[in-house]
Amino acid sequence: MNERLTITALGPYIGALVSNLHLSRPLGDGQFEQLYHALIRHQVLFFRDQPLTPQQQRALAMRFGDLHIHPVYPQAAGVEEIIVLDTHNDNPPDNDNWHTDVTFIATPPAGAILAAKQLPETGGDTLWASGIAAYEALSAPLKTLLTGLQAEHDFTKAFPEYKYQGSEEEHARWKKAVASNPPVLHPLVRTHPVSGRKALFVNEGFTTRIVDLTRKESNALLNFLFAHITKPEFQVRWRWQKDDVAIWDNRVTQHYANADYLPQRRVMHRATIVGDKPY
Ligand SMILES: O=C(O)CCC(=O)C(=O)O
Ligand SMILES: [Fe+2]
Repeated sequence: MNERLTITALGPYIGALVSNLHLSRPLGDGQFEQLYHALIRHQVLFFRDQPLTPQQQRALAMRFGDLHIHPVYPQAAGVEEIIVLDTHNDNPPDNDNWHTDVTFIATPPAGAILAAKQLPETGGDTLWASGIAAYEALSAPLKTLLTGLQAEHDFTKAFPEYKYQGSEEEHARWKKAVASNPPVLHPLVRTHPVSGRKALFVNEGFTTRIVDLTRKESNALLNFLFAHITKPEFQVRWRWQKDDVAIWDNRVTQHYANADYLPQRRVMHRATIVGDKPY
């Protein structure tokens, strides 16, 4: 009854292509278990030819947990759990930086599901990097130094005020988001709650400083770690086709969306799965 999924690794550390599955239909328990296991192991999964309505994407994401509603990103009509990333000349892309989604809250998302709706002819690739591979590649003394340290993550680093002044309404929404999202602390090295594997957990998008270090020490160490995570060995790069879907484990990865396609338009839909407190 429960057909086996076909899972093809795209590299030794991160990424796998999954076929033999229709994501628009409710998944059986056996299928979901295989999918979840593959996600933990490969950290980001890719699927071709999966047209999903916002409702179907929401239903799929809800198999993984409760969904997060983003404080500032626009939503699909009637489905507030689906973020619409519609980028073009008048709304240029701004995810061309290495980041883990929504680490500015105490319980950052466990995962996310991204669906390609409209694509440029070429360009607009997305890259993911494994925080597990990045952590494991560090020397033993540096691992020891990082373990036990905490870093601050700040909403306003990736969502600065000047970008949200287009209208009174937009500015008011931003101010409300800032007021309800004060900076939070997370461990620099987190343990995956399911696999027990350790991962580097700082990202250039939101991480502002390492607690207990001097400003200069913090900047130097963060700059090293932000550069370290960008080693191609830790990454997988996806060249999207329309109706591709990616599901990633946001607890142990970061990603970067190439902004190389203007003046063409690119439209993506994202569902974000609530996570727990990193430790
Ligand atoms: O548009 C993309 O490829 C990814 C954008 C992004 O950072 C996200 O959906 O979290
Ligand atoms: Fe993102």
